[in-house]
Amino acid sequence: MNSKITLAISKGRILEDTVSLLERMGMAPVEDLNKTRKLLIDTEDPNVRVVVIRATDVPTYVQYGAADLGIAGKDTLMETQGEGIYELLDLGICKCKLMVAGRSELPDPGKRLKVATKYVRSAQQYFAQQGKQIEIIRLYGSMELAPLTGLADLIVDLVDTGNTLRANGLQPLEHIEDISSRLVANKASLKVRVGTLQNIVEQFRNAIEES
Ligand code: PRT
Ligand code: MG
Repeated sequence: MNSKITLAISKGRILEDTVSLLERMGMAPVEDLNKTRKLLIDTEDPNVRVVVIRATDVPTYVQYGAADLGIAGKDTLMETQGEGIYELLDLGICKCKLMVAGRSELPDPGKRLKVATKYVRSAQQYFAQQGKQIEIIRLYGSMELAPLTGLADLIVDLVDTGNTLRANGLQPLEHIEDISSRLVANKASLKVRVGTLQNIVEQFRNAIEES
């Protein structure tokens, strides 16, 4: 077993904020993540290395213990069953909202609404709580197109500034959840390597309190 702690971090939109947090903690990756092709990288902290993977893969690495810790959006975490994963901290980065959006006000409730989303689990749960019967249409991107082309009545997607919705003639309709990135841990690692992990979590806590 590698004695270093492995921290899974996401490529894409979360990366910049994650790296500035790690820099403040003295845990910056030793290579420039925008340039290197390496995916497993040492950090300034000799006890910690990072794996840089797709946002949606972070919970999987942590769940199976391939990474001891991970940083992932709450949206991504809500879509995974989360067994074997423990959410430790709200890092307060990459904030946005998970929302229902559509062309205007909610369409005719008499009809079974079609909802396009990649957040299938969260959408199902939300509409079930509302007692609404819906049909989910799973998409992997550009959800905003669905109501414009008649593929769906509504979408469930992340909203930050609202610019993407506006540019496509859509409106935010209902708020489902506030989203930010979270520090998660593998449950078994937390037991086996409790001392080391507690230290790292404390470093994260201090870094987010400073900011
Ligand atoms: O692309 P891949 O499958 O690898 O993964 P991913 O698409 O999940 O990764 P990425 O990098 O696109 O996003 C990673 C994480 O960033 C998400 O899981 C969220 O936790 C977080 N995040 C924060 C966002 C946004 N804000 C956001 N605004 N992710 C996506 N958006 C998109 C949204 O889907 C919509 O298309 O931005 C658009 C809306 O933005 P506004 O500002 O126009 O409202
Ligand atoms: Mg993406």
